[in-house]
Amino acid sequence: MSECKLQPLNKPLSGEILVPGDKSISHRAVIFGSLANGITKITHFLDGEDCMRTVDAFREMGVYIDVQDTTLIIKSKGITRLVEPSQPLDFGNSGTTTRLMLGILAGLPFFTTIYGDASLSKRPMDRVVNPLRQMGAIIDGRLNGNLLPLAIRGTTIKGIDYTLPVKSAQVKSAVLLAGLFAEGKTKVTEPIPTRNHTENMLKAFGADLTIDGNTITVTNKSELTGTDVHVPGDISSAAFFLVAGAIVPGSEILLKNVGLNPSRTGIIEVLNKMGAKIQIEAEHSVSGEAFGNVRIAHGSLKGITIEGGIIPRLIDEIPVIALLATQAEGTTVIKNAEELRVKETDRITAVVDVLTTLGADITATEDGLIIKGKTSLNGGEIASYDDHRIAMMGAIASLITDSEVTIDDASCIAISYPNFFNDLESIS
Ligand code: SPQ
Repeated sequence: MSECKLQPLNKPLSGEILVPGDKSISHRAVIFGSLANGITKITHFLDGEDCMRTVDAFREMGVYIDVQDTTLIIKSKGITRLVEPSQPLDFGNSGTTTRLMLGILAGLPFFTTIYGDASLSKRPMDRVVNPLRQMGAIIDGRLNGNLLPLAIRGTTIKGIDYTLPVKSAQVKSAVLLAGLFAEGKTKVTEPIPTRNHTENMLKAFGADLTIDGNTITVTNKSELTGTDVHVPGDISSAAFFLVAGAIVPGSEILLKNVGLNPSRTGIIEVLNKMGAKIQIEAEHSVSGEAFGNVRIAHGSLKGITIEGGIIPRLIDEIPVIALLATQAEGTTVIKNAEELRVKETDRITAVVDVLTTLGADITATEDGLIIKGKTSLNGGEIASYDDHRIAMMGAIASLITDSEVTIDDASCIAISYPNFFNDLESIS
């Protein structure tokens, strides 16, 4: 437990932050570098706890991975040379590691057991296990394979034509990764697009991939080739400081090196629609991933409705968007975000609890939130729910409260943003 006491700021934020590497892309860079033949160099890697779970999993399977700060060198002889782990793999808190690795382990010729922490052990895995079983995978676990720990008996699998029943990049990625090991073609159709980093990386590592509208097809090709990956800054981490800049009076912050892949930029659109002072500078692109600097300044905000196709493009930012909405005039309504209920915690319940404690006018709905603003916030004792995004939202809220905020345990922030408090201090 690391209790954290935060005092109100009472002055503007100003300065620059180099945003840490994107968590989704860091996981995938390790996965593809380990499956590929040859050397992969990853720069600006996120060395948070979740991504290190993915690194450790491949080390257990015999891949050489050297981590020096945020630079990784992976030396692998490819898929066919991975070896059976001698002990169960601990995926900690990481949903991405678990679901993507399931896709890989299903088609490898050995036996693996996987487990995680209390939060991960409650998250649904049947969304991945079901399509993998359709491909022929042999997976067992609690609740007929819905909950960790899971045991995977790798076997011969075959391609399927699968339409995603949930808006989930993890499910899409698990099926596409299994497709690398499967006989024939594997097709995934997503009715609503989700983040496309897996597709970008499949291309970069030389997989046989086609994209036709919302349908992605991958063909079994065991020879992926190692390549260099430069990871953009994580827009989901930048989001905390974008909101801080927008709500702390007098602030102006420059966030450098932010990933601006359109499948992730819903937060920028929301800030624009709410009337925030936000500008994008120095945009460029590397291996299909867009980067840029984002400048944000304090200004007046208005409530809006957030629903439909934008939801997967900002799903992880919703806790901090709820905080933003408490400082906007009028009502903000968030709909179609039922996926929040199965994240590290039920994020709808957690956000309502934390922001209500701090004096906000916020109500939960089945699939979202209704926030009435503008309200001034008070101090208080809040729970992080062991969820990094809830803890960081609470820390940003404390910048504008009238008295101290105590977070019961902020250690979970190391999952995705180990340097969060140093970065916050640098602009305070
Ligand atoms: O890895 P994990 O724990 O699932 O991480 C979260 C997060 O807030 O960091 C969700 F709790 O991000 C997911 C995201 O919500 C990361 C992700 C990915 O890298 O593919 C996709 C999203 O999840 P999903 O279930 O919508 O596919």
